[in-house]
Amino acid sequence: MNSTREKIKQFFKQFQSSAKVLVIINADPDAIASAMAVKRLLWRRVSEVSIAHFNRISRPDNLTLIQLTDAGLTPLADVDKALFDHFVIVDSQPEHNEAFEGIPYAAIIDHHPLTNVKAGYTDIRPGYGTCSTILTEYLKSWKIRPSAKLAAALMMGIKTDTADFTRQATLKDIRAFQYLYKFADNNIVTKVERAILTDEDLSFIGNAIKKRQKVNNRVFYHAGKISKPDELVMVADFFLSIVGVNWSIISGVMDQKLIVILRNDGLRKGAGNTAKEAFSKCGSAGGHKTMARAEMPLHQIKKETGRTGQKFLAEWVMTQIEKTRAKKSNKTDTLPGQSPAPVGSAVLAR
Ligand SMILES: [Mn+2]
Repeated sequence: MNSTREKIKQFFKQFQSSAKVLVIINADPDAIASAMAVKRLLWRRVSEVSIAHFNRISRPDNLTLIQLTDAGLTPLADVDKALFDHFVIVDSQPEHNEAFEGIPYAAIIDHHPLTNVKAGYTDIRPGYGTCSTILTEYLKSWKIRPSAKLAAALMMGIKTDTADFTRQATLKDIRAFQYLYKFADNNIVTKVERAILTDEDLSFIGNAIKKRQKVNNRVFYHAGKISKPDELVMVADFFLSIVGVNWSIISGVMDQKLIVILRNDGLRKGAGNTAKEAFSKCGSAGGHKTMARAEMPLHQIKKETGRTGQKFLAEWVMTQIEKTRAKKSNKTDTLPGQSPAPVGSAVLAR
């Protein structure tokens, strides 16, 4: 009897055969697949298992995954918790989100760093790259052959959380992936990975391509009023694939706020610091070396500049960035023989 089988026995002990089980997740591929695996493990052992998510799912690849694997998710807001007597969390811990709070948990299975967890059964393994890996080990150890759909979902969970094995992947994650491969419908995996763009996204990108402006190896696009900040991120990432572009700065207005997404190639100064210097006067701004974001209430920008028209905002984002970068160039960025970009060059270059 190996230790995983002992653990699974303990897990099963939490549920009588009459149990009505609700698995609550913050839905991403790893959480969705892990919840499906829990449902499979408890199949014919309890009276009912449902999966509920509290986050809004809008990414087309995640929607495709849910559709093609028959994951069967319900928004938590639509679920009457009184109809359930056992609650389970996978791929998260109660402290991660207030939606998890105030519920007694029968089981928590996760791979994030351990927080303050209380449940009848806990299996937290921070050494694992994904929660899908833990549940694949459960299935394997209990000799449950995953269906083609479940195996495909678990593969997507592993691929997503490890960024195709380039981030925090362990040998265990690789082994689990290899194990699932023989059961999975790989067409599902391919189809999910292809599902990146909606028609609206494509139109949005089309406009961005037409109206982009390049200043000193930086590409800018101001989208005006937007309904999905995700599209700004998509364009910002996409524009980094233009040869000779080191930065992309994409902006738009939603809910009376100017949102600016910054990306750079990582070879230069930090995006987070640039965002702070350029925009923190008017709102929140920050991020990492290669990725950053600023969100500024329009009334704050008005206070600072006196204006908030779309044309003005487009210009202002450029000027703020070019000022910051020009300062940086003077200090650190300048290569021999290269003169620093003049302040206000955004305007001059147009
Ligand atoms: Mn995960």
